[in-house]
Amino acid sequence: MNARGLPVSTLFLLLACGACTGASEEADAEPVVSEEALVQSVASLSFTTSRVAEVTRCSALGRSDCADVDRDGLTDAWEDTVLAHFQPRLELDEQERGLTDPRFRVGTAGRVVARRGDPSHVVVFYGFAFSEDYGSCTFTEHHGDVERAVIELERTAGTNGDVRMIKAFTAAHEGDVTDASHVYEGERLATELELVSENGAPRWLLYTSRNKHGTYANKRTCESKKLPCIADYCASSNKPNRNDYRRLPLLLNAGEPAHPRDSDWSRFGYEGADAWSTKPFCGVASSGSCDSAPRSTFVRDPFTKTDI
Ligand SMILES: [Ca+2]
Ligand SMILES: [Ca+2]
Ligand SMILES: [Ca+2]
Repeated sequence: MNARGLPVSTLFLLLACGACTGASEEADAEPVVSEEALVQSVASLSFTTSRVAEVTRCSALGRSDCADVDRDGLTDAWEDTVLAHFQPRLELDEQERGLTDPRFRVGTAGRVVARRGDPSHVVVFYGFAFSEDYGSCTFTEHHGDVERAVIELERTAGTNGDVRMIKAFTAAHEGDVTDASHVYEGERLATELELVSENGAPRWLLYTSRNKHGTYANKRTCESKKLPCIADYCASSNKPNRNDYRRLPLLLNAGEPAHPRDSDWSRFGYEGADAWSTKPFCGVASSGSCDSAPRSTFVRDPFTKTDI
């Protein structure tokens, strides 16, 4: 655990719905992010919400927030609340090239979907759409760079929408021979993930590696491989104000592949790009070497290794 982070087990406090604002429109609004120790209170990843998860239950209750534009049986209001609550704040490495590139940007796209055949489990995808992968040792760089993290939630029996995080997946070099992706569950979920205090509430802190943006739960894991040109580097822990290196990008719920919601990435500054696109993603560039299509980011379930 990083000295300034806190294990999730100390608390993922959760906040009745006063903090539930739906998919965030407040990109880069600057909340007060504290590195001070959080009060240890709830050894839990539980989230309590007044939103109702299932459309059928929502309608039976006669509520007005039962819209389901992406037709997956989950109310979009509940999806947005959950997506925003668990959205990780990203911490860039202090030598990240994007920090000096005026064209550098990142947006967060999400998908919330119940596991097929088991609606008590919900998979939440976060895709981080960076404008550029700067590569390492002057190779592998490309325009556009979609990286991801995925969590699995378990519905709390007897409630309309409460959940508990039971798994987290961080992806780095996913599918390559240098794959450094990790699945966290059980004790490791509680000890490896880190939290920061944001406006008095805890938020998951996720590290993105220098120039390449693979995601890691903590600096130690990120920097465990020492091979030149393959090693990843994370965090700004030697800087006096780490908040300068942290980002909570605009968050858009992409909906479902067959029934999209906010999947158009022009709001991230990427004209013509879309979460469900099968075309290469080029960030703000129009030609050259580009990243692969974003779609699989939101379809491939890392916990079952099947498409969902
Ligand atoms: Ca829905
Ligand atoms: Ca959905
Ligand atoms: Ca990358």
